[in-house]
Amino acid sequence: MTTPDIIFYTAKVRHGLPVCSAEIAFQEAKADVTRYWIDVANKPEWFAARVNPVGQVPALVYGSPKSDPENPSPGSAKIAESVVLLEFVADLYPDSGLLPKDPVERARVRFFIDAVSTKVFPPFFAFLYRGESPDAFIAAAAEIQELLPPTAQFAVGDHFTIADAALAPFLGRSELYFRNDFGRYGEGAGPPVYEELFRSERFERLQKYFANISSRESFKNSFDTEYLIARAKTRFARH
Ligand SMILES: N[C@@H](CCC(=O)N[C@@H](CS)C(=O)NCC(=O)O)C(=O)O
Repeated sequence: MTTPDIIFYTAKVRHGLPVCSAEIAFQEAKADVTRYWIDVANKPEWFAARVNPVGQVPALVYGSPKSDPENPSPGSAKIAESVVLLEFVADLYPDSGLLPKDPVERARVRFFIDAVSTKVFPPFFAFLYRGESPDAFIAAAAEIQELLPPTAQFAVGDHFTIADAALAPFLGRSELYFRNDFGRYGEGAGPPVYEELFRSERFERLQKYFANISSRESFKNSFDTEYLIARAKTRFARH
């Protein structure tokens, strides 16, 4: 067996692949990677010591052809943080178009990712995990919608880029969780957010965009609806 150059450490799920922007990027690039699943609830000690000191996935080891994933060679590069991984995958596979060639379009991709990271994630987590008002999340979604080109399929034109990979898992989870009222907010608070974002005329553009990204094989392969529902039922159980 030959050991590939990239070992991708990702969250262990019951079956299928985890919802993860880097996973989507690897699939879009048709990259040959070795996946190593980490149980985030019960992380092995070697993971922080040898791969990511912060102890989080996703992370990867690069340039260590003969490494055992549990003991990667000290000379290999250890890379973490989703957004950094996205850029790294795009750099490794320039022909994938995950980052356009044109500098202006590259800047647009990065601007979009920055907006997703700084504007969408904090209020998404605040609503989902802390039950804070969803208003800031809906406002952030409106800002993201404004960034979408009027007719093109994806965030920056008609080619799928890392901008789409960055947002896809979060839109997918929003749709699924809020439709099913999964979250640490009061009972019944999820479906109105789902209706607003995924049904209302106000968010028609975002809905069309979500249809485009969620129909990609890369999304479908990594978005295991049945598993996510089963896990959310325990994770977000109301007592
Ligand atoms: N900022 C990090 C966040 C990664 C993250 O939250 N990872 C979770 C799993 S999706 C994790 O490893 N949790 C285990 C822990 O924090 O101990 C990124 O974007 O990559």
